Amino acid sequence: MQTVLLTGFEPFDHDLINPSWEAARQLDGVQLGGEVHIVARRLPCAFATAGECLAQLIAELRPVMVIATGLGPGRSDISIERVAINVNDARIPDNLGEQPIDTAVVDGGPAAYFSTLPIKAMVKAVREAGIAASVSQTAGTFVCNQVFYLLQHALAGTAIRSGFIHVPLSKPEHVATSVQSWMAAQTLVEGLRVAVQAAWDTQVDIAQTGGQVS
Ligand code: PCA
Repeated sequence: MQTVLLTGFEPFDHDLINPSWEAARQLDGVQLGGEVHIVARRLPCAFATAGECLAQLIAELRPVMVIATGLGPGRSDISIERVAINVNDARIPDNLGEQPIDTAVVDGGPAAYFSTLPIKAMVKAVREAGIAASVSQTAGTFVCNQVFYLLQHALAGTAIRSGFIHVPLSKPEHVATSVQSWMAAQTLVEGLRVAVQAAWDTQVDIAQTGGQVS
């Protein structure tokens, strides 16, 4: 059996849940084809430990594809990330109290890495399932971007494709907060499942507009 590693993050910024992990954990064990299944794992939301945790999971599980996910509190759809940048600039402290400002993710590393997932095909598949999705041109400058950058850095030049998806806040979990943008928890699970399936099924990405005028 081959493994597609799907990660979600632990809660951060005083939140009680993180919908990225709540969704990813429900996809643990899901089959993507005869000999391929999803293995879901949770990452800590800390600059010092998240990348190391992910590296250990890759060494242990030897996945054929890696998709990391995280919560983007301002997002309103399933956001398929295009690019990770070599910058940490934390607006809030992480779960270990660390708040790097304008540091490199990898000293001397390239300015950015692109996702090696078929991001346009993933957006199309999720939309065809009736769920809102788009290409995102920035994964931010917090722990998600750091993990995305470290993931692409570690797998650059290998045949293992990898990338990142941000998800919105979810209801009912965040129903008590004054949330502007959210997605129903089960819709989020289904959107993520369809995105992962499309990533696995698509070898060559489609040409479909996903850009934006600033
Ligand atoms: N979202 C944060 C870090 C963990 C998470 O789920 C981010 O977007 O950087």
